[in-house]
Amino acid sequence: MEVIYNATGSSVTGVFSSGWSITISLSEGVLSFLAGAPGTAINRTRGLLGVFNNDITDDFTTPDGTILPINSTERQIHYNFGQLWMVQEGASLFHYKGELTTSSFQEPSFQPVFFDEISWPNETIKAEYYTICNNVTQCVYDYWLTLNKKLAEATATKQAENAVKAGEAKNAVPRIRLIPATVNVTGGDLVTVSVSVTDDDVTDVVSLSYTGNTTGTSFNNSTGLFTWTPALTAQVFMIRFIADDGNGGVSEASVRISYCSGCSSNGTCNFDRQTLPDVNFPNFAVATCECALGYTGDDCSIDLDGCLANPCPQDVNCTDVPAPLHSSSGVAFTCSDCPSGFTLDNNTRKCVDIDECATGSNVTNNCEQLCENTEGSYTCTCYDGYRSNGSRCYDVDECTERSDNCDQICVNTNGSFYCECAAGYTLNVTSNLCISVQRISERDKNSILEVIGLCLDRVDHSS
Ligand SMILES: [Ca+2]
Ligand SMILES: [Ca+2]
Ligand SMILES: [Ca+2]
Ligand SMILES: [Ca+2]
Repeated sequence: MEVIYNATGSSVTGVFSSGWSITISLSEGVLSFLAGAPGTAINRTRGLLGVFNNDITDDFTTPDGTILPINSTERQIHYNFGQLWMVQEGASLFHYKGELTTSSFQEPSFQPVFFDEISWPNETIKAEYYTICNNVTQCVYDYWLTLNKKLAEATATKQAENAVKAGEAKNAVPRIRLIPATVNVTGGDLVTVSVSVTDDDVTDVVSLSYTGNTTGTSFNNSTGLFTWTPALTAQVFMIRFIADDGNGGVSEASVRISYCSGCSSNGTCNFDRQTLPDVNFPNFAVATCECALGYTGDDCSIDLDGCLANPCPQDVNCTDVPAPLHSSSGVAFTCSDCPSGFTLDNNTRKCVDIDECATGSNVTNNCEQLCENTEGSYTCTCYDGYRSNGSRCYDVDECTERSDNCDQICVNTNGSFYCECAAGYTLNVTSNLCISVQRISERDKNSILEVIGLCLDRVDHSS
């Protein structure tokens, strides 16, 4: 429910979403009550406020359906109509605190003063009352009853206000018709809307005016033709028409706009998918752009960065492909080659080391003898006895470098060396020492002599 306080705070109106409204106002100590019913309530009301059907003759309908004549006396209306609608215990919509009930607020024995039963002292006094009250019966009644002139005048004022409101309620509101009522528009395109207005009150002269964006618009209010060429740049557009019948009947209608900037000519407008309208501009929505390959952004004006998702292998540079080329080729990015010594594995999309030493592959190395693979490269090595110089292997001259362990003579060979001994010496291959042949003879001779000695001993024993 929407609650509206009037400017001076003397009245409050509650408007329900169904269209019903209740206004309570306070003036000079008297509460006034005004009910407003929506068109949907026609023929659907009963009770003290009567039947809402623009027919006053059945307003005094009792709960059992009996209709009191409209010229009934106030006494008849009070007892035979009003009292019958008194809220029964248990039927009230209100909640009561503590011991209070519906009947706590009722006094069935109360008997009002009936206006048509007042006995005036004389016609002169009666006329004075009517003059003071400007012939407003309710004012005369209140004045006679309370002798409070201010209160009576307030009653007259309220009565006049209510009469105006009742008149407004009877006035049909003009209806605006827009063809089309919804437009899908692309920046730069011409939009044409036909605007017409009708009012059920045949004597009302309705004025129709346009309010909204002025740039690129024109409205002829005699033909009802509205034209508009929206700008290419997105902004909030509003096309609103107001009809005023001069009798308080004012209505407005807005063209529902679904706007598309044109997607910078790099995409297409999708009017089926729109952004949610701003609450302040409920009739304006922006259609989404479906960008062509290579473009992004709300209006497809941004060159899509093909490298954004890091599509290239680690350690490899990614280069974005400009949108026009991306659009025509379908290629969003390019990756630089893997670093030297690495190659791209198409399965894992990683740069992997090239095994330059592998045999049977088309990968080659320039090693003369041995190859040793390393991450990102390789090194050449040589057999024992050779020394590496880059990719080449050179024989180590062990004799010159004196790294040999020969006793006398060193002979260098390709990849190795061997030892020799001078004349008169022989080489012990285990120790590489040269042993004098003379020393061998002496020893051998002693051994022979020892053998001979043994033999002689045996001869001696046998002789
Ligand atoms: Ca009207
Ligand atoms: Ca790009
Ligand atoms: Ca390698
Ligand atoms: Ca050598």
